[in-house]
Amino acid sequence: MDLRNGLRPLGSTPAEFEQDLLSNLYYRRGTTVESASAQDAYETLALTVRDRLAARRARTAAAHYESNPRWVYYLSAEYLLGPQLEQNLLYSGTTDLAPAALEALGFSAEEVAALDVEPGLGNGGLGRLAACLLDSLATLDIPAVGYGIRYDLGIFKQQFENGEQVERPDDWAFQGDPWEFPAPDDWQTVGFYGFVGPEGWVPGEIVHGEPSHLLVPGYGTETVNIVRLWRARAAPASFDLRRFSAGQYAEAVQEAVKAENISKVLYPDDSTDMGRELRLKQQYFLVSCSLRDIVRRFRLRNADWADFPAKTVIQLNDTHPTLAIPELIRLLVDEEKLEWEQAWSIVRQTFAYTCHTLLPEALETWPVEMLGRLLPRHLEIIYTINEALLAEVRARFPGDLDRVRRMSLIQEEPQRRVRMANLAVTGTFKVNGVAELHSQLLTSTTFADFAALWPDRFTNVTNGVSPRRFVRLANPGLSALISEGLGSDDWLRDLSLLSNLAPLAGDASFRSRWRAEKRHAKADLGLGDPGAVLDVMIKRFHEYKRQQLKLLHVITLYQRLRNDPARFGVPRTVLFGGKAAPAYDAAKSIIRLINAVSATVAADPRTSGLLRVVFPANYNVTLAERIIPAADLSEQISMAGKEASGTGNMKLALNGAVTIGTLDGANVEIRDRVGADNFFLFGLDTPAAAALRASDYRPRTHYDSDEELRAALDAILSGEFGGVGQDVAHSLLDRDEYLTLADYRSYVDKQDEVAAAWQNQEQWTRMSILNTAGSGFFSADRTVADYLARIWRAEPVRP
Ligand code: T68
Repeated sequence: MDLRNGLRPLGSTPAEFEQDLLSNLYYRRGTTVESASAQDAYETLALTVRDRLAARRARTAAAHYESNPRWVYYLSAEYLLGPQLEQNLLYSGTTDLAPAALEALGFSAEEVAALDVEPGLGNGGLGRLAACLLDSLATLDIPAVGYGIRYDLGIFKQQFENGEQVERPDDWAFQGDPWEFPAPDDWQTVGFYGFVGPEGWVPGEIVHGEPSHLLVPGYGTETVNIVRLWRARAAPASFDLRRFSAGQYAEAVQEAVKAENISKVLYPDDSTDMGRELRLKQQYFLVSCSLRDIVRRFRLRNADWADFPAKTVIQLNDTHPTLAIPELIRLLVDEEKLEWEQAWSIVRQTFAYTCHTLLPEALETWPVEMLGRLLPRHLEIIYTINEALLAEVRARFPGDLDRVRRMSLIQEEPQRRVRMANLAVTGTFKVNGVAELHSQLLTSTTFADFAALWPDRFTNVTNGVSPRRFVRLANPGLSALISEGLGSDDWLRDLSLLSNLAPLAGDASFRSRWRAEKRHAKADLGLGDPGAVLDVMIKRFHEYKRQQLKLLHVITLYQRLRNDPARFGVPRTVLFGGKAAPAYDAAKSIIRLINAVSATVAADPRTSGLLRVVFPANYNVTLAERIIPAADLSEQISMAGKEASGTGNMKLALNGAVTIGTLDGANVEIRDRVGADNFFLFGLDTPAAAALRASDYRPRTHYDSDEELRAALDAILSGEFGGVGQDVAHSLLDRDEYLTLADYRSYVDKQDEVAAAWQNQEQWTRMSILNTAGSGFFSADRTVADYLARIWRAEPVRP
C-alpha cells in the first residue's frame, strides 16, 4: 500500500462526525461518555475538528513538496491568533455538525465554546495583522510558514481594582492546547554569549528551541498552512543532579530555569524599547531557530545556495526579527563557507521589512555593549555591513558628514547603540509602510536619508483584516443579510463584491433589517438600549491615540446634561476597551480616570437612559468579536501623523460603524472609499499638526479661550471624579504632547454633528450600509495580493 495516498477520508455526515467524536473521547482523551467533563468534551471536539484540517494539511504538504515552490516565510515576535474553535469549525465545514454531536455527549455548544482560550501571543495591531496575513496566505493557496515564539504567558490579563489596571499572568495553555502539534524532533540549538576565536564564534550558553505548530487553514480552499512557534528548553545536561542529590533544589535547576525563561513571557510593550537583555535574547532565539528551520526545509528539495533567494522570501514583521540579517550571513559565511559578497547578495535578495510605527521612540535600538556581549559575532557582522553602507553613502554624498552620522547602523550619542531599523532597511530589498500616508511619511521623514539613497526600495502595502473572522464569525447575522443582499457568500473570498451593497442602502426594508442586526448585536453584548448610539474606542492605550480626548468629550456631555440639556444631543453609550503597557504610567492614569468618570456618571440619576460609560476589562480578540458588530460609531482620533495605519478602524467600518476620525493612518483611505459624506472628519491634518508641534505651542490658550474645555479640565482638577486624574489634566495643560487641547473644539463640534445625524435613523442606516459597502478594499486577502505583487512574487500551489 502506498501510505502517501492511503489516508481514509473523514466523513462529513452527522453520524460520522459523532462517531469520530466518540472515538476521540475514548482513544485520545482516554475517558468515557459517562465520566466526560466539559473540558473533555471541548478537547475532544477540538481534536475531531483538527483531524479534518490535519488531513488537508497532509495533502497541502504533499503538494508543496512536489512542486518545490517559492516560499513566503513570515517572521514575527507576535501572533494574536484569536479563539481557534469557532474558526476551525467554520473552515472545516463542521459548524453545523458540532452542536448535535456535543448534545449526544450531554453538553451544549455554548458551554464548550466558552472553554476555548485564545492564545494571546501578541500585544495589539501588529500581532493581529500577522494572524490576518497568515489566514489570507492560506486562503490564496500561497506556500507560507509563520514563525514565532510560543510564550508560556501571553499578553497579561487586565483587571480593574479601584479603577486601576492590574496585570495578572495569562497562563493560556495551563490546561494544554488541543490545537497544537508538538514537533520535538525538529529542535534546534541556539548559542549566546561566549567569544569569537580563530575558529569562529564559541558560544558560552546553549539553549534548545523546540517547535510546535498550529494549523492555519485557508477559507474555501484545501490549503492548510502552519504557524511554527518555538519554545526554549534547557539542554538536558543543564540539570545539576549532583546538587539536587545534595538537597540544593533551587541551584540544581537554576541553569534550566534561566534557559527556559527565554520563552516565558510576551513583553507587554506596545511601543517602547524594553531595554532588557531577555527581550534581545528572545529576538535572537526566534531568528536563530527559524532560519535553521528554513534552511533545513530548503535543503529538502534544493542543493545550491545560489537558488536560495529564488525559493525564499523572508518578511520581517517590524524590527523585532532583524537579527535574522546578520544571522543568515553568519550561517552562510562561517558555517557554509561562502564568500562575504555572495552571502551579502543572498541576504539582500531574501529579506523584506515591514515598519509599523511613526514614533521615533519606538524605533528599536540596542546598546552595543549588550549586543556585543550576547552575540559577539553578530556585532562584528553588523560593523562590516556598516562599513560598506557608510562607504556607499560617502561616495554618493561626498562631504555630507551629518548624513553619514544619521544613516550609520551605530548611534554614537549619548550611548553607542545599534539602530535596528537602519539595519533592517540596509539588509532588505523592500521596505513597506502599512498605509499610504504612513509609507509617504516614512520616505519623507523617518527613512528620508535611505529613500534618497535607494528610492526603489520603499513601497506601501495598506493593511487589511480577515473578513472571515471579523465579519462572518463575529457577526453571523449581518453576514447572512449581506449574503442575501448580494445573492451569494462569494464576498467572503472576494471582499470587493461588497460594493454591490451600495444600491441596497436606498432600500427601506433592507435598511430596517440592517438596523435589526445592529440591535441584536447590541443586545448580545448586554448593551441593549437601541435608542443610544454605541460609541466605541477599542485599542491599546497610548497618549498618541488620545483616549483622553474621548474622555474630555464624555465629561463635556455630562456637564451639558447637568447645565445645558438642550446641547446634550442624543443618548449615548461610550465603550472603552484596551490595555496599557504595565510600565506606562500616563496611560494607566487615563484608564483610572475613565473608570472614575464612568462611576460618577453611573451614580448620577440625571444620566439615566442618556449617558453611560462602560469599560469591560481585558479587551482581547474574543471580546473584540463581540463589540465590533454592535458598534455604531468608531473612534479613530489619534493625532495626525502618529498612527501608522490602524486595523480596528477597518473592522468597525466593515461592520457598519461610522468613523469619527482624523486624517491619520488608514483613516484617509477609509474616508476615500466610503465617501466623505459617510465619515466624520475633524482635527488638524499631518502638516498642520507638525507645524503646531514645531512652533511654540501653548495648550493653556485653549483652556483659557474655550469655556467647555475649561469646565471639563477644572472638573478633573477639582477632584470631582473620585479625586483622581489630576496628573492627566496637568499633562494636557503643561505639555499636551499630542495636541489634544488643540483638537478638542473641532472634535466636540463634530460629535454634535454625529448626534444630529443619529436622530435621522434612516439616514444613519444609509451611512452604515455605505461604510460596509465601501470597505471591501480592507480585506487582508487584498493586502496579501499586494505583498505578492510588490514584494513576495510567490505563486499559488493548490493541493
Ligand atoms: C501597530 N503597531 C500600529 N505595535 O500602531 C498600527 N510595538 O497603526 C498598525 O495598524 C498595526 O501595528 C499593524 O500594522 C503595533 O501594534 C506593537 O504591538 C508593538 C509590539 C512590540 C513592540 C513595539
